[in-house]
Amino acid sequence: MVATTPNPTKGGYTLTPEQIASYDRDGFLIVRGLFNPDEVKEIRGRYEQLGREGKPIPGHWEPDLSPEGSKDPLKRYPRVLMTHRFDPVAMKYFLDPRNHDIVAGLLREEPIGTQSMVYFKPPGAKGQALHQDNFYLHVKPGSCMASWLAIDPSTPENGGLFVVPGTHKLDVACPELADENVSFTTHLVRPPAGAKPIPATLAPGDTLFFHGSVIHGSEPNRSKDQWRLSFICHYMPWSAQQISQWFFPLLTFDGKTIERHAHDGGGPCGTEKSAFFVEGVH
Ligand SMILES: O=C(O)CCC(=O)C(=O)O
Repeated sequence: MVATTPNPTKGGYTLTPEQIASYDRDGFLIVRGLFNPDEVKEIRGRYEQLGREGKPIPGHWEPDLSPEGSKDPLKRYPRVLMTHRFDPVAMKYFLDPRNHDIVAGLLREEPIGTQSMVYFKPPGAKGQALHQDNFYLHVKPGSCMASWLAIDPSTPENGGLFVVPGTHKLDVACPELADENVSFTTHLVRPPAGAKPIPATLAPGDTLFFHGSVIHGSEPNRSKDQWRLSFICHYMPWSAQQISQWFFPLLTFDGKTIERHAHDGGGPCGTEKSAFFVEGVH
C-alpha cells in the first residue's frame, strides 16, 4: 500500500517555503526554467513533426487536411489528446520526477497522473474561454492540478494563458455560454467581482502549476507568425476517490495503473461533456 504521504525526493526538487506560500495564496505557481532547452527541443521536435506530417492518430489527433480544414488553424492543428498513451517521450515528461516533486509538494501528497495534451495554437487559432478544470475532471475529494509547460514563448499576443489569482478558493461554478468567435470551447466562467485575469507570460521550459478551481483560459493567437506550443498535464491527489471515467486508466508516477471510482458525468450543473475529450475517446 502506498501512503498519501509523498516521496519528496523522487526528482530532487524541493519547493521553497515562499513558493508554497505563493501557491497557497494565489492557487498557481510558475517555476522558471524547469525543463532545459534540450528537453523542450525534444518535445517540440516530436510535435512539429506530427503537425507537419499530418498523419492522424485515431482517438488522439485527427487533423482536417481538406481545403476546408486549412481555413481554420484549429481544424488543421487540433490539440493532441492523451499524448502519453501513444508517445514514449510524452510519457517520460508526464511522469517526470520534477513534476512529481512539485505537484506532490503543492498537494502535500502523492500525485496520480490523469491526462496529457499538446496544444499547437498556431497564429489565428481561437482561444479557450475562462473555465475551471475540475468542472470536467470531477476529482473528489480535493481537486485536480495542472502543469502547463511552455514549449514556445507564451504571451498575451500569441494566446498565452491567463489565470485569476485566488480563485482556487472558490467552488466549481456552473458555466455560461462562451463567445464562439474567440473560444473553441463553449463554456465560460466569469471571475467574481474585483478579481481579474492576469497573464502568465512564460519562456520555453517555464512551467505553470495551477489548482483545478483556478479560473483560467486564453485569448486567440493574434500574432502573425508565432506558434504557441504547450505540453499540459493533469494530476490528482492520491486520496481522491473519484474522477470522470474519461480519464481512465490513471497512472502512478511509477507508471502503474491505479483504480478509482468513476464519476458518471452528472453534477450540480447537469450533465456536461469534457472540454478535454471527444466522446468515446479514452
Ligand atoms: O492552453 C490554453 O490555451 C488553454 C489550456 C487550458 O485552459 C487547460 O488546459 O485547461
